[in-house]
Amino acid sequence: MAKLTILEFPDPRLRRKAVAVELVDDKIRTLIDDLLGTMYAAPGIGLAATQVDVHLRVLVADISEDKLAPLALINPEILSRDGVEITEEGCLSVPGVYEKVERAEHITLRALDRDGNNIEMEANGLLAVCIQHECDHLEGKLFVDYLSELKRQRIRTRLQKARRLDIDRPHKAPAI
Ligand code: GNR
Ligand code: NI
Repeated sequence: MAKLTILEFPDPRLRRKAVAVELVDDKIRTLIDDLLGTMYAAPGIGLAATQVDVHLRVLVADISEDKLAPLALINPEILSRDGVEITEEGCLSVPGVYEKVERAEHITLRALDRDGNNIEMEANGLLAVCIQHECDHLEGKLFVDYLSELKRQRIRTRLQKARRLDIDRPHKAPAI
């Protein structure tokens, strides 16, 4: 299982709109396994293909405690959204930043599973939040887009500075 590199804000590649998967084949299943491996290693509770510079509509998630409940969704479509939930969100593409975001608390969705079968499911709470966050990635949208321009600009500056120091002095701890 390959560990893939995760793009970081404000990388313009995170703004690309992912295209639908036409055929669920072994290449897609390998992508799913690599996404899961990368997500578990990070560690995170979700990962969209966009974040590893693959612009296909594929996402993975696992909100379980023991990390033994991988979920992979291909061409996900949110069919309904209900209720409001405010969660402190983080993103592997925006490291070290945690901010409150408003999402639907209950969603229903349609997708393909790793065998190419149609599935319909519902999600609540953290899983619903995570799936909405990942579906946003597939549209080129990040959770920082829900924050004020000022906050987003500060985050951009902070991450660029941290990364510059990282590249200049690779053996030093990141200065955040
Ligand atoms: O690991 C993650 N945690 C998280 C917490 C609250 C809301 C959303 C998330 S998703 C994030 C991993 C990630 O960046 N997925 O795109
Ligand atoms: Ni994210």
